[in-house]
Amino acid sequence: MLGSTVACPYCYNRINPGKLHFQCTGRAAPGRDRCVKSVDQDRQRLTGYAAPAWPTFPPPESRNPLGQRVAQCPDCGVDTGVRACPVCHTPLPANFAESRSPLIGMVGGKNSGKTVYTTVLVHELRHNVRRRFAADVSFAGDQQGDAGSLGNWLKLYERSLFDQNMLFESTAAARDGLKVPLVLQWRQPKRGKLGRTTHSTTTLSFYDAPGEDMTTQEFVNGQAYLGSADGLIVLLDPFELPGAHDRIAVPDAARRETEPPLTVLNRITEMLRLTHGVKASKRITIPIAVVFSKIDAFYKMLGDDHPLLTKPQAGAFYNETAGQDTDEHIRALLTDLDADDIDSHLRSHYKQFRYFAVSSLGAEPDYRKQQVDAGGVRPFRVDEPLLWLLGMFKIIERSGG
Ligand SMILES: Nc1nc2c(ncn2[C@@H]2O[C@H](COP(=O)(O)OP(=O)(O)OP(=O)(O)O)[C@@H](O)[C@H]2O)c(=O)[nH]1
Ligand SMILES: [Mg+2]
Ligand SMILES: [Zn+2]
Ligand SMILES: [Zn+2]
Repeated sequence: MLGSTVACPYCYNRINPGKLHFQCTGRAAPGRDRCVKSVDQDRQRLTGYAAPAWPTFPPPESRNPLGQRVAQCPDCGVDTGVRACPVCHTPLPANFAESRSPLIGMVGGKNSGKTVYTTVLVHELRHNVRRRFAADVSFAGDQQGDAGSLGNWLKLYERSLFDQNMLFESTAAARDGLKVPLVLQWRQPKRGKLGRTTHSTTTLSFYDAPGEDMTTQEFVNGQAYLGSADGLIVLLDPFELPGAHDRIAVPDAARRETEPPLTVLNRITEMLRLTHGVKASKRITIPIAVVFSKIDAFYKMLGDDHPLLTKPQAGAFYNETAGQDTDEHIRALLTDLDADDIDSHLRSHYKQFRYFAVSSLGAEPDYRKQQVDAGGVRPFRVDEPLLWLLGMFKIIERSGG
């Protein structure tokens, strides 16, 4: 988090919270004509949002470093308190200006399970995890009643996975253009001094871009996204680890175009060095959660009693002891699978990283029929990477360790 700027969770540019734009509410002052919605070219170019939206305008001059909370629309005269990003003009969560919130992002290789993981993680957050932490987890879009910003894709994927037991086709960049990032806010109550409760807010911005896009130079937002991230979840496909094929049976249908995890990591590292301006002699400081997805495929190989298959004790905290344990076991597994070069890479380039093994589905799907196991979606340890990061940012507590 750099000085007085925060990252816009939609376009990832660093913006000054005191200089946020306002967005018209579309209601119009008495006796005046209403504003009209139109497609905002900047917003479309920078975030992929192509639907018409109410106009935005810069804040009036103010001495207050946070600026004023309400301003009058220059076109229709209505008072509005809706704030928007000065660069991409996307309306921001209500308390965005005051919350110096870290931005957590997710990236991964092609076919690594990003879309399934995002859908399942968000589902878990909104149901179980929220309750467990007594946190308020909301879509930034909910607050503005701006259904378009949430994008229909999540609902679509959620229905597909949880109601119809079906997977979906590869996320195609060209199919519907850039998709709008999925922005969630995690508001966590904290017991402060004198027993007073305060809240800290974290913005989670998930950009479910196709794997190859996210980490290539051509992808306009890829650089900004990685450059603005205060913490990163990196999803890797364990089927592509060198020794995996000798140890587990992975049908060809499970391996559409893929890439070795080390190649993916190399690209991400390069981009992070570039965007965060990290000298070759120094290591990258932002915490990286290195997540192996689809771990269900290794259940048999590991055996029922394997520590990786035990869910850590849950409470309103990140279980640090279990986390360290898991990290060690995955390191050993990597050696086992002839992939310890991944560990060498991470050690030499990152100050803070930790391994995670998750299964979004909880059981192997029928890869050919694209069908989820008959038992339905049973997420396994999907929340831990995020909880670790929230613990690193001191937003939630850590136990043990
Ligand atoms: N065994 C197992 N397979 C999974 C799991 N999650 C995803 N997969 C498999 O991985 C495939 C790809 O998952 P997606 O979420 O579409 O992967 P992606 O990273 O979004 O892929 P692209 O959008 O093409 O980059 C799925 O079709 C499944 O076959 C899981 O939890 N367990
Ligand atoms: Mg996808
Ligand atoms: Zn107006
Ligand atoms: Zn923006």
